Amino acid sequence: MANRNGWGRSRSVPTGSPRTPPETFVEQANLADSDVYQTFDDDWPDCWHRAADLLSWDRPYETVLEDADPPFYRWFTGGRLNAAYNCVDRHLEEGRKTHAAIRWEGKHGECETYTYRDLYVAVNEFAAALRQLGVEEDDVVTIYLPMIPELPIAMLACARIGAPHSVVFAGLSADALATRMDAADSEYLLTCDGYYRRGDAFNQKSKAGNARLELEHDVETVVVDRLGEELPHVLGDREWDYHELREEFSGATVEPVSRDAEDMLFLMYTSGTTGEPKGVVHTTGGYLAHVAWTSRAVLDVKAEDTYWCSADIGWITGHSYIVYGPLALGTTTVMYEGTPDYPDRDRLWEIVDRNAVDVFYTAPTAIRAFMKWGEEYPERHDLSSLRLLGTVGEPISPRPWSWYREHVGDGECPVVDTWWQTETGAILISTLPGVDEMKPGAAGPGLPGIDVQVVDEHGEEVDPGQTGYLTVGRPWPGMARTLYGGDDQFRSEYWERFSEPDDGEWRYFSGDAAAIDDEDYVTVLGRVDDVINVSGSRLSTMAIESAITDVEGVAEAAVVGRSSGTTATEIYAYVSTEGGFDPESGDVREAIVDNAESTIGPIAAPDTVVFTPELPKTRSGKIMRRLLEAIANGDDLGDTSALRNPEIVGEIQATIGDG
Ligand code: 6R9
Repeated sequence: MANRNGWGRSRSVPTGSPRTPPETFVEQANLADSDVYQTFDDDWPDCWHRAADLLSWDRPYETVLEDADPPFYRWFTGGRLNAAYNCVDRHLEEGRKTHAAIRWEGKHGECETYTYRDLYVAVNEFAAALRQLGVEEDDVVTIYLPMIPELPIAMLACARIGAPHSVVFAGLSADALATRMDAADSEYLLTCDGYYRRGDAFNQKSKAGNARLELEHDVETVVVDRLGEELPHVLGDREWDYHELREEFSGATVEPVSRDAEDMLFLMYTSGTTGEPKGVVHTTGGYLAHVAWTSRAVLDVKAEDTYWCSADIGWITGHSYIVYGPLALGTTTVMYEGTPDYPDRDRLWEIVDRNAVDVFYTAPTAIRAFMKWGEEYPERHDLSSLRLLGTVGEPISPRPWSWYREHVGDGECPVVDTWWQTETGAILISTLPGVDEMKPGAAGPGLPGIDVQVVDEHGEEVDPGQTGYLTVGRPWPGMARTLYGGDDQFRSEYWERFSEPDDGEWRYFSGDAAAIDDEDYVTVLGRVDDVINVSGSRLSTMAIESAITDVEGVAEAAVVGRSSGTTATEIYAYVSTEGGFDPESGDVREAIVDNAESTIGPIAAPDTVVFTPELPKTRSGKIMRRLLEAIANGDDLGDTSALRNPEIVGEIQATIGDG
C-alpha cells in the first residue's frame, strides 16, 4: 500500500486544475519575466545581488556568499547597512515624507496613520530613550506588546541603534516570557499595561511583572499606556512610561548605527508546538534583502500600494511581511488589533474596504473560518481594490483555496500559497504571480535561486508524484544563521540528517513532508512527525485531512492515530463544519469516510469521526495535533498553555465520552 518512501500512496496529494494568472495582473506585475528561474540558476549565487540591490548600503558588500564553514553561511560580507534607515529614512529622502507608512486599525474602531515622517520621529525618539536607559549595540531588547503601533516603532528603534530585538507574542504566558528573556540574557523589556481582545481588557503588565520575578537579573522596563483609565498605570522600580520617555526626547534624532551585514538584526523564538523554544538568529543584510525581494516578487508589493498581512507581529510572518519587507519597499502596511470576528465576522472585509487594500496576506486557518462563517460577510463590502491574495502557515487544500479566490478575490485575483518557516526568514516556495500557473493545493516551485528537493530517507530525490522529506540544497540570504547559543543544535536539527559533509554536500532539512509533481510544484503535507502508522503504512495526516476538508460542508479537520496496544492503530478524525451545516444531518460522516477511501485508499478511512465546533489551535493558529492525539488515546494532556481556545478541550472530551 505504501509507496517506496512509505508516506502513503501518491494519489493522496490533491491538486485542483491549473489556473493561469490573469492578464491584467501580469501586465502590471513587478516580476513577469519567465526567464528569471534560468537567470538565477545561471548566475548563482551572484544572482542574489538583485535582492541586495533593493537596499541602501553604507558600504557595498565584497562577497555575495561566503561558504567556507557550512552550515554557517555568510551573505553580502563586508557590506554595512542599517535596517531602520532602509525602512524609514531613505523614503523621506526620496520625497515621500507624507506617504502613509503604517495604518493601524485598533480594537475599538480607532484608526491611526503614521506617515514615513511620523514613523521617523517616533523611531528616533524611542531610540534616544533606549540609549538613555543604557541599551548598547548588541544588547537584546525584549518586546512583549500586542498589535499596537509602538510594536513596530520599538523594533525599528532597536534596529536603529543596533540592538537586536526579541519579540515575544503578547498572548504567551509569564513563564514563556521569562524563559525567553533568560535564554537571551535580555535586560530590557518593553510591554504595556494591558490590551483588548474580543470585549475584554487583559492585564499584560502583571504577566510581565511575574516574568521579572522569575529572572535572576534586573530588567529595565518600559510600559506603554494602552488602556488609559481602564487599568491603573502604576510604575514601580526600574519602570518607565513610554509616552513620558517620548516626551522627554521629543524631537531627538539618533544617527543610525552602521551594522555589518552579518550582525544580528533580531532573535525570534519558534512557535514550536512541542519542546523547548529555539532562538532563531536573523542577521541584517541577508534577511532584509530576502524579505524585500520576496515582498516585491511574490507579494507584488509596490510603494503606492496599501498592503495588509493580517498576522501578528509576534510571529515571523509579521516580522518579515508586516514590518521589514513592506517598509523596506516604502509601501503602506496595515496592522490591526483584535480578532477577525469582533465586533462582527466581517471585521477584516470592513478593513479591506475602508483602506482600499491592494494585497492581502493571511493564513489558511483564517480562510477556513471565513468559509465556515459563510460568504455573506465578504459580500457586505466592496473588495474590488484587491489585486493579489496570499496564504501562509499551513497547507491549504483546493476547496478553501478556491473559496478564497472566489469570494474574496472575486474569482480574479491570483492566490499565492507561500511556504516558509521562522528558520528560513522569508518565502522559499510559491508561484510567482506574474509568471506561473497556480495549482490549488500545491504551493508552487522553489523560488528562483532556491534549490528545493523532495528526497527519500537516503537523500535521493523522489520521482514526480511521490512524497518524501522537504529539503533545500543551497543556502539563501534570509536563512537563520544559527540558534542563539546553540551552534551544535542548529547543525543537528536542520543539517545533519541529509548532508554529506565528507563530500562537501550540505542540505537543509525543514522537518516537513511534501510531494513534488512533474513541473516541480511542491505540495507540503505537514510536519514529518504528523504521520500515522496504520498496518505498516505511514500515512500523512495532512493528506487525509485534505481529503476530508474537500467534502462539502466540512470546514476543518485534524487527523490523529489512536493505538490501543493490542489492535491496529485507528484513525481518529476531528471535524468542524461550515456555518449552518448540521454535521449529524445527511451523510457528511459517510462522505468523509468515502472521500478518504477514494483519494488515498481504504486504509485511510477514519474509524472515528468526532464533530466539534472548533479545533484546538496554538496561538499562531496551528492545529495542536499532539493534544488531539492525547484526547483520542485518553492520555495526560500535558502542557496546554500554548492553546488559544482551551475551552474546546473539555467540549471535545465530553463529545467523545457521549459517543
Ligand atoms: C511562516 C511560518 C513553519 C511551518 C512549516 C510548515 C507550515 C508554513 C506553509 C506551511 C504548508 C504552506 N507552513 N507555510 N505548510 N503550506 N504554505 O508559518 O513559520 O511559524 O515557523 O511555521 O508552517 O509546516 O514548517 P513557522
